[in-house]
Amino acid sequence: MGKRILISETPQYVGEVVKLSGWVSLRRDHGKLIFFEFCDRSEKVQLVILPDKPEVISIAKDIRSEYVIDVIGLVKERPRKNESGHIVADNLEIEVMELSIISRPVGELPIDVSQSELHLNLETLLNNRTFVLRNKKIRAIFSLYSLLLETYAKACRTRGFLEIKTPKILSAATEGGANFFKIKYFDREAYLAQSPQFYKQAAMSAFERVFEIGTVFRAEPHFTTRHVNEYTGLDAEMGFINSVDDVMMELEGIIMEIVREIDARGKNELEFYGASIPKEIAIPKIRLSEAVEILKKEYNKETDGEDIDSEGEKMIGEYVLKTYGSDFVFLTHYPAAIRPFYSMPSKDNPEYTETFDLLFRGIEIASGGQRIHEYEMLIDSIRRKGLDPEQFKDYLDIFKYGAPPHGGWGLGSERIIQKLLGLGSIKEAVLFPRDVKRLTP
Ligand code: AMO
Repeated sequence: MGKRILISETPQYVGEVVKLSGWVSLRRDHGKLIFFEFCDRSEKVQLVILPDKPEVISIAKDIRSEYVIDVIGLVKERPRKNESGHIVADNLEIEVMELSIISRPVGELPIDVSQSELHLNLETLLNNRTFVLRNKKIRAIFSLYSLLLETYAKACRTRGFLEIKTPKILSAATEGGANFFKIKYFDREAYLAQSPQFYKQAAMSAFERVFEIGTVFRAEPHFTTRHVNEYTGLDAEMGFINSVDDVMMELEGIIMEIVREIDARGKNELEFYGASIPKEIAIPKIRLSEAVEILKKEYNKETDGEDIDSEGEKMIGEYVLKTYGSDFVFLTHYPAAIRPFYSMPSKDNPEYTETFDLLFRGIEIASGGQRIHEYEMLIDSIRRKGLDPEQFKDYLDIFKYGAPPHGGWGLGSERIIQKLLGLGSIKEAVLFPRDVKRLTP
């Protein structure tokens, strides 16, 4: 028998004999008939084994859920059609002519993954990740995730960004703070990259526009619904900007392109979660100091005056939705005290910076801003943070030898999917998540 086809292709083969490969998700015996619900990466379809095929029956009688099998069979329209009269694989069945077992499970699945809703708590879901991923609703998360990565890369490329990969084993921590992992590197200490920040800026000074889809490590010691210790960052850096507005405009364009693509190609996946696509309207920009005022006035929420916490972000998310109808908002002009040393201070008030956070449905999905590109100013800024410029020699070389005004962003890929589908935890949007307690599977 010839080439394997996918179940989704069977409607083109009604009345013909085809070869399929996949998993049995359910077995049903009806008198002398045996039915299998059968699926591959594309779809599911019903297999029927008729009593006049004793050699097929003798193989089929052993088969249970999750057996991997090859099937040669006749594609037939099922007696019942749906109202539209439209032929889809769901309306077809495969009358089995030959059957072979490719892989025989040694035990029964502890969780029936063929159900449409699994109702598992997060721990059980993640402990059994290796096979729970076979569930169709869970697979939908990662189909959308793949579409997100594809569209981000495509949108960056069409805007003239070059794709780069930067090292993840570093001699020093890039983002400061305490949330870095120290590792043993031969006879020295090294750090796992908290971001590609310095390297994307170096690459920018040669290529003007670069982007990276890369692993980011953060030693966050907390259990929250929006942090993991290893995530995938969608970073970018762009040269020759007039101001931070250019950076926000480019990021907004890319975000909207992702939204459109998911709307066009991800409807089935969204449907599993009853999720709606964000409206495509201009993203409002609010100064952080204004956001602090809004929280006080509208929500009676006090902040420390400098930054807003996750509850505040949620409230601002609600506020922009009701005021502007937007699922997104840029918060701008963060105080220099809470931004990294590389942030460009505002001209009118150097206590503030030309930086932003992008919130989506009340959670931060990106941080970015204009960077300091002047050598002396950068040395000054490093010193003001109590750091030693000597430690940043390689980084400073970028600016010693001439770098244009530039800026960029770091966008958290998993948080986008989490908020898009309304998942309770970011961990559901990570294939094999890592948190304080979890290193397996
Ligand atoms: P920042 O530290 O804000 O900025 O990170 C950028 C974005 O990454 C995501 N993120 C996380 N996602 C999951 N788990 C975590 N522990 C986690 N930490 C951060 C968020 C966040 O908005 N170098 C700057 C970016 C830049 O200015 O270009 C940076 O790393 O979505």
